[in-house]
Amino acid sequence: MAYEYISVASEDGVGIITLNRPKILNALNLQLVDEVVDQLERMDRDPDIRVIILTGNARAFAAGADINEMAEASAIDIMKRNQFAVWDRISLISKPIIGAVSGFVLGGGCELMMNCDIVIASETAVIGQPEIKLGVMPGAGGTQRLTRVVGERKALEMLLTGEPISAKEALKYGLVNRVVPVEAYYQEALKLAKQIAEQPPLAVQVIKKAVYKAGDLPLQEGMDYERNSFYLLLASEDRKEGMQAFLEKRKPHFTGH
Ligand code: CO8
Repeated sequence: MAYEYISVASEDGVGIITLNRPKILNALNLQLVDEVVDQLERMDRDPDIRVIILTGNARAFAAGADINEMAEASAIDIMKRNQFAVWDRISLISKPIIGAVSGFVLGGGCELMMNCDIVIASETAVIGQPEIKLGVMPGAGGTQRLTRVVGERKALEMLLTGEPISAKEALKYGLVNRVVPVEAYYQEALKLAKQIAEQPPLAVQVIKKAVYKAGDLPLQEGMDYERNSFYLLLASEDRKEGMQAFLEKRKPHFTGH
């Protein structure tokens, strides 16, 4: 698939997907979202990639769904497109996705950011769900994921006013992990991605999955899930390598087996 709206690179086990529609602030048309998900899935299958970065540019991560594309579509058109089904595939990606966001992170842009597992934000990021101002509401998780992260009260304030919050406020509510100057946000995300890329890949993926189970399962079922995942990792080659390297006082070399 030749991409029109994203660019792709890789570096030291880190796959980098950059939204590339700068003239209209990386507005998410259907094709752009298809391209992002297609590339996420390719990187998920690629044994040379261990962590994925999803980013935009300093002015905008993404200013939401492409309003031009939505303006003329009828409710039935949009229902038939089933455009949100492709978003559901993002939660099946097993490798960690690090969002590196700056500038406008609005509407579908905020929803895309919330699909990332860890988020590094620039101090200039403004994050929100302005759909109400257009007479609609979020459709790709903006009422569900946002509420799970920031709680009902803050979610209601954001969703009912449509006003964005600053990166600093997003940090206070746990919506982003770190806030750094705009000159540093991408490098900070890359440094973190490389740090995780050095960890045993199987453990990274199993831990990611187990953490999300915590939100879905009752505690005892979650504990059972964790324990079985723990036993699974005990059977890995990387476990032998990790423990052997510790005993031999050397750096481990993890292969993902
Ligand atoms: N869609 C299409 N074009 C956009 C969008 C967008 N979401 N956002 C900005 N643009 C375009 C502008 O029209 C403008 O184009 P042009 O230069 O041709 O006039 C260009 O980007 C630059 O924008 P501005 O001149 O407006 O720049 P400002 O710095 O003055 O303002 C803002 C920046 C505040 C971000 C402003 O552009 C704005 O309010 N944009 C719309 C934000 C918004 O409402 N987003 C929510 C969209 S609805 C949504 O996301 C629903 C989610 C459903 C799920 C996702 C499915 C894909």
